[in-house]
Formats: sequence, structure tokens, C-alpha cells
Amino acid sequence: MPGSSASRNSAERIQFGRTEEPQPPAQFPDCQPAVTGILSVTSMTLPSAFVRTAAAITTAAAALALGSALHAEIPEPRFRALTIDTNVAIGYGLAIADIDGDKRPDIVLCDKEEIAWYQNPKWEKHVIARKLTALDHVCVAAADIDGDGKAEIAVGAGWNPGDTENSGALFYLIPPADRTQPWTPVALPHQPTVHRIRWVRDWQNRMTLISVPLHGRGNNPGKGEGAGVKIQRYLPPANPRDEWKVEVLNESFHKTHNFDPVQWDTDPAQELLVAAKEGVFALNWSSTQNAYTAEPVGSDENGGCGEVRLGSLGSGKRMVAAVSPMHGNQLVVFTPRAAGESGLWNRRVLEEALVDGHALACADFLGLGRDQIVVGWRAMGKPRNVKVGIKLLTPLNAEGTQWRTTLVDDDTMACEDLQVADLNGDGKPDLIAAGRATHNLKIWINESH
Ligand SMILES: [Ca+2]
Ligand SMILES: [Ca+2]
Ligand SMILES: [Ca+2]
Ligand SMILES: [Ca+2]
Repeated sequence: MPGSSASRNSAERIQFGRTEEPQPPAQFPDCQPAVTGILSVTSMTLPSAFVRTAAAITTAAAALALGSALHAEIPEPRFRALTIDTNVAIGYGLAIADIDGDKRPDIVLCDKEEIAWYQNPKWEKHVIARKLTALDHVCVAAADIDGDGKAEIAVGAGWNPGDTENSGALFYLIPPADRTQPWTPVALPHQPTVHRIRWVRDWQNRMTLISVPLHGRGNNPGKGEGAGVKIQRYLPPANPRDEWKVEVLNESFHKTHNFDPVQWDTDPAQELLVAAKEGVFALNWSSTQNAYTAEPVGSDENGGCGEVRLGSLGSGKRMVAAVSPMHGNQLVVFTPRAAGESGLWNRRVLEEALVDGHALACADFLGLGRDQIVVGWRAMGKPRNVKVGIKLLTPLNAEGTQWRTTLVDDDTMACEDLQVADLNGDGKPDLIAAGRATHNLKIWINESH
């Protein structure tokens, strides 16, 4: 039942307090494709795993057969795909937030040379910034930081991962009264290779901007050795044109490709799960040490991790999903040690045939009371006959020891980034993704029962 699953889902969310995008209060009319995009609507029960190697096919088939035998009651997901934009240059980053204050979540896209938002429910595109730097834009953060119901936006740009001295840029965008018109950029101090930013709630209930660059200053970008990456917090002043206070939270990791603001403990501040060459770590403020501590969660096996998201296996049990290594082939899930045991979490490989895994989310699309994992890959630099797409992995038990793989997208999405949000207000999480080689922005409305 959608209603009971939604309540179960929100109970989980409150328990873990995981970062949630603003949710609309009531169901919206059906989401519609933008008139500018090529309409691509499919409704299907999705086939089993897309895999390219015989070994992987065998593994997936065996897992599916096992899952079918033991858990025939777990439904397959159903999605209705809509293409929102077919002219995306690279589609570096997505953020979902209500930009215009109508309580419907909108889609913000950070593309190579523009920042745009797509207005729910018709998805009209509004370009609000162009070419903030000569180099590409690379990331975007959007959330309502002042409580007026309309999201504030920050952008990372100046992208050149090969220049670990002089690249990078960071901007706060001041909105005009009409938020469909161009916003005014305010440059903030930055580290080289700014790569991922998010608005994160701190221990004083303030929304602060967290920046996680990819490399430490002066690092060899291939090896990721030398100075650690400076993970920074920016405190917005009342007037965004005034000086922003900047704090370094951690500078001990390398190749920190992504992070997830999460609720890791019982205090109201959000903690950060960071994916790095060294593994996965939970950054948490320690009042006794008066500093940020880094709790090791996931190992550096296979070259560490490049994507990370917190999920739930239900009944208060957490899981951490990750792509290993950066731009990697493996989808892994870390689950906590048994009570009383210390050390790194248990590591389980769910997929080994990803080609350039680059996007990840955990959400309960099926209303199971435990999350599924969505992973997208882009096959950058590979021949076009190497397929791209998105898979959804369903834990078939509460221990996370058996999984079923479902193909959500078969070769139409070279997934650069993906996000989950309930776009149409029906209580079921939907999927949003942006593609590089496929030059598209798509949503998948969740029609699972
Ligand atoms: Ca809106
Ligand atoms: Ca606001
Ligand atoms: Ca906390
Ligand atoms: Ca929905």
C-alpha cells in the first residue's frame, strides 16, 4: 500500500534523519514533459540485469532465480520515463528543491556553460546563469536556507581536475524577484578542483555550504597523493555580498569524489559521509575534542570509493552504498558490524561490471520499508557500443545479503548525476538523472505498486 509504505518510509527517515529535499504536501497533477524536449514515454515492467560478461550474467541470473524463489512477493519496480531536455551539454550536477515557492520540487541542472532550473510540473526551462567561468561549471547546491520556502543556490565552477593549483570557483547566486530571470553571482573563496557542494545543517541549526574538492592542492590528479583535500564549510552572512566565514573541516583524504549529508547520530546537526581514495568516512563534530572527527566506515579496497549514499535496511539498520573506486566498476554495500564488534563495516560487492559508475541514491521506491539502491554509469571515454544506464538493486532480506538487480535505463542515460525526490507529490520517490554522452535530462515517475 502506497500510504503505509510512505509512512513507514518517513518513519525511517525521521529515525535516521537523513537529508531530505523539501516534500510537497499534496499530490500534484501528472508531471508533464517540456514542450522543447522529445517526448519519450515508456511504461514497462523492467527486465532483469543488463550485464555484459558471461560471468556477470551467470551471477545476476542466479541471484534473480534465488530472489524469485525466496521472495516472489517483492514487486518489480515500474517507472514512467519522461525526457525533459535533449540539449544537455554535459549535465554535471543536479539538485532538487522548490525554486519558485509553489511547494512543488523543481529540478536544478548545472550544465557546462549554464545553470538552469526546470519548473514543476511542466518543466519549462529557466536559464539563470551563463558561463560563470571560462572553464566548465561542475556542481550545484539548492535548498531553502532562510526558511522562506524558496531555495537558495550555490554553484561550483572553474572545473579542471588536471589543474590542482589554479582551477576551481565558487559562487552564491542572488535571486531576482522573478526567479525565472538571471541571478547575480557572488564569488566566494575556494580551493582548487571544487567538485561537490551541498547545503548542510549545522549544530546551531544553520544551513551552511559544504565544499568537497576532488584533489588536495598541488596533488598529482592521477595518483591523488600529497596535501589532503580541504573540505570546507561556508557560513552565509545576512548579506551574501559580505564576507563568508570559511572553516576547514578535514584535510586528510584524497580523491574525495562525492559526499552525502546524513543524520549519523542523535544530535540535530547533519554529519557528512565522504567517499575517498582512503575509503568511506563519517565526519562528525566532537564537542569533547572541539574538532571534526572522521569515523572509518568503508575500506580502501579496490582503490577506495567515489560515490556514497546512506540508506536503510529497515528496523533501524543502516547501510552505506558506494561506487568503488572513483569512476569505478563495483557497486558495494557496507553494513554495520555486529553489536560489540568494532572496525570497518562489512563490505559486499553487488555489481562488478559497471563501466564508469558515477551516480548513486538510496530510497524506498517499492514501499518495502527498506531502501533500494539506484546506480548510474556513463562509460565516459569508451566506444559508444559500451552501454550506459541505470540499475536498481533491491535487498531481498533485512540483512542485505541477497539482492535483485533491475535495469531502469538501458542505454539512454550516460549518467553523470542522479537524484531522488517525490516530484508529483504522490508519496512515492521518483528518479531524476542527467546524461553526458546522451545529452539529456530525464525523470522516471515511480509507478510501482
Ligand atoms: Ca516549485
Ligand atoms: Ca529561501
Ligand atoms: Ca547529528
Ligand atoms: Ca512520486
